[in-house]
Amino acid sequence: MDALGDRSEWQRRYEADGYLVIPKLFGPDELAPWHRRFVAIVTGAVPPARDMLVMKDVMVAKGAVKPESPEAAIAKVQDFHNDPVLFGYVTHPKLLAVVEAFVGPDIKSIHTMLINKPPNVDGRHALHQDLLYFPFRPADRIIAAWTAIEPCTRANGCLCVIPGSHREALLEHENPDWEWLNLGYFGAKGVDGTTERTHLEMEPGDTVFFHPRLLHGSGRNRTRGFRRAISAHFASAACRYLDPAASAGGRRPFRLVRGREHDGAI
Ligand SMILES: O=C(O)CCC(=O)C(=O)O
Repeated sequence: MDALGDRSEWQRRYEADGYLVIPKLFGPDELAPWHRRFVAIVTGAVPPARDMLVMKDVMVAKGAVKPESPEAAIAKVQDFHNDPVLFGYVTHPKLLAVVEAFVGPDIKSIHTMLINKPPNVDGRHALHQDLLYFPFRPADRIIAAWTAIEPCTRANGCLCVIPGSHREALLEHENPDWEWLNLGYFGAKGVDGTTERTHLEMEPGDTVFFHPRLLHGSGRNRTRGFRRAISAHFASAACRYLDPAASAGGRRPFRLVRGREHDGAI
């Protein structure tokens, strides 16, 4: 065991629940540059890096809400693999030490985002499984990391999970029947708000790692502040596409962040 914690205890909890929270994985000095960079991007002080998507909340985009500031307009900044500051989260040795315990030594970054939940918009994420977005396997060698940048509470729409749901199959997903739904925020069919959930209230720097079949989502921000989190998905560099033809072209923004490449893999 080192300063980070006991790997076998991590495994036990992750296998049982499908997620693992490591409190205070990052300190305020580590979070501050990522937070500042987000604000600089959305206020226009720094141009978005190549491939980066700065996504407005649907209620702002459709004129249903007038944002009080540029920051209040944004739902997320996605695909920041070309931003040297934000990508520092993804390559951070403390994050990769935990990812390695679940994914193995050869690790690719497969998706990155900073989720900004402003006040006054709906901003909910229906319960879903991230494996939907990843057409390669094995699923057990894919993992998400999600770090609170600000306190995440039930009041401001913290993450909620259904413990143990990672043991179920990948479900069909659909657009929930909600008036305001951000692009690509699908929900698992047949799983509704009445299913028993665990709310993950987290302090800045607390980090949850979760399995790609874990059902998770988040509620509305009912406070006057923001709820911000930085997140990345990782996969073993040995994962293979379900459809081998999909691997051609190298179009995807995958980056090897530890270890080595594998022939014929993602
Ligand atoms: O940050 C949130 O509110 C939800 C994030 C999420 O659903 C995800 O990371 O897949």
